Amino acid sequence: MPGTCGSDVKWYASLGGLVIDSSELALDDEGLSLKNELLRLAQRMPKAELHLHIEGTLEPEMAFRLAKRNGVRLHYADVDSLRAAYAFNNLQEFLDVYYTGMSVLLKEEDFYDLTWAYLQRVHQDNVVHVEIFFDSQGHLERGIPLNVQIGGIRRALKDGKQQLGISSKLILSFLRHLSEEHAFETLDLAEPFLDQLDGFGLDSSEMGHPPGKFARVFARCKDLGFRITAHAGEEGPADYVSQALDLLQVDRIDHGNHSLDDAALVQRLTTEGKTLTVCPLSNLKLCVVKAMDQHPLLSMLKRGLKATVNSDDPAYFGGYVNDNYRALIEHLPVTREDLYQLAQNSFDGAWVSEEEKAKHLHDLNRVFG
Ligand code: ES4
Ligand code: ZN
Repeated sequence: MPGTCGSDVKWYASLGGLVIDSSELALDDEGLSLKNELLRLAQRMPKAELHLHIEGTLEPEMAFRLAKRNGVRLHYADVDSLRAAYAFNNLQEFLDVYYTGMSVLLKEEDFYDLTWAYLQRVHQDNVVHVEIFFDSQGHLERGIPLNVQIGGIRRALKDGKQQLGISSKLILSFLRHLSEEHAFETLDLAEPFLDQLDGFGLDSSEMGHPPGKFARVFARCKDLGFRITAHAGEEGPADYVSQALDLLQVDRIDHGNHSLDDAALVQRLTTEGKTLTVCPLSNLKLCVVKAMDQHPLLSMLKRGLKATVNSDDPAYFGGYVNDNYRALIEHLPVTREDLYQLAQNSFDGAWVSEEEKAKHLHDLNRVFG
C-alpha cells in the first residue's frame, strides 16, 4: 500500500519536478494549487540541514563506481538490485545494509567524492548550511585512519564553501552499539584532529543502548569545549531523551519523536528551546511512523517544539531535504507559516554565530516577502 511504512514507501528522490503527485490524494483544484505553491516555496527558501549522515548519502551508482575503483566486491549484481535491498522494517534492518555499504569507502578521495556529491545535490535544494555526521568507528574498524576520513570530508566541505557558498560543521558520531571503551579510544585517536571537528554525536542501534552508557565520554567532549547532540527517541522511549538532556547535556536532540509520549518532557524541551532534528522520510522507511499523514511534525510545531526537517540517510530513504518537505506538504495540512518556522528553526538550531543566523534570516525573509 503506498503511503504506509517500510518497503512500500514512495521513492521521492526519483520524482523530480516541481509539482505535487496528486494521484493518491483527494484534492480539488484549489487544494492542489495551494499545495503546489507551498512546494515551490519550500524549494526556494534557504535552509540548513542539521541531521545528515555522510555515509547515508552513498547512492547505489556511486557505490558501484567506488567498488570498481577500489577492487571491492559488492554482493549485488547491479544498481537496481542494490536499490531493491533498501527495504527496511526497522532501524536495525537498515543499519545492517548501511554498515555493509561503507565497505567501498577506502581512500581520501572516496570520502571527498561522497561529500562533494552530497553538497552539489543539496545546493539544488537551496541548502545554505550543513552539519554533517560521520561514523568514524565504522571506518576505523575497517582499518581506515581518521586522517583519511576527515581529510576527504573536510576538503569537500572547503570546496562547498568556496564553490557553492555552503557553510558547514562536522560532527564525529559515536556508535552506541559499541562499548564506552571503544568511544574513549576513538576520542583519543581524534585528538590530533580536534581543530577539524565541531561537535560530537551518538547514533546507531538505540534500543538497549541508552545515552547514560556514554555519560563519561560526553563529559570529556564537553570539557574539551565541544557541542553535543544525540539520537534519542527515534525507536527508544521518552526516557532516553531525558537521559540525553540530563546525562549528556546535549545541545540538540536528533529525531526525538518519542518525546511526545511525555508531556512534562515536551514542556521542558520547549522551555529550554532545544532543537529537534526530525527526519520524516527516515521515520516512514524505518516504521517509526506508519504513514506520512500520521507524522507528528506539525503537532511538534503546535506544541512549541523547535522541530526541523532533515534527510538523515537520503540515499537509503528515498529523498533529500526538499523531498522530505514535499512528502510533508503532500500528506499533511502544512501552511506557509509552518514552512517559515521550519526554516527559521533550522538556522536557530545551527551551531553558527548570531551574525550568521541573522544573515540567513534576512535571506529567508526576502523569499517570504
Ligand atoms: C541512522 Cl536513521 C539512523 N538512526 C540511528 N543511527 C543512524 N546511523 C545512520 N543512520
Ligand atoms: Zn540519524
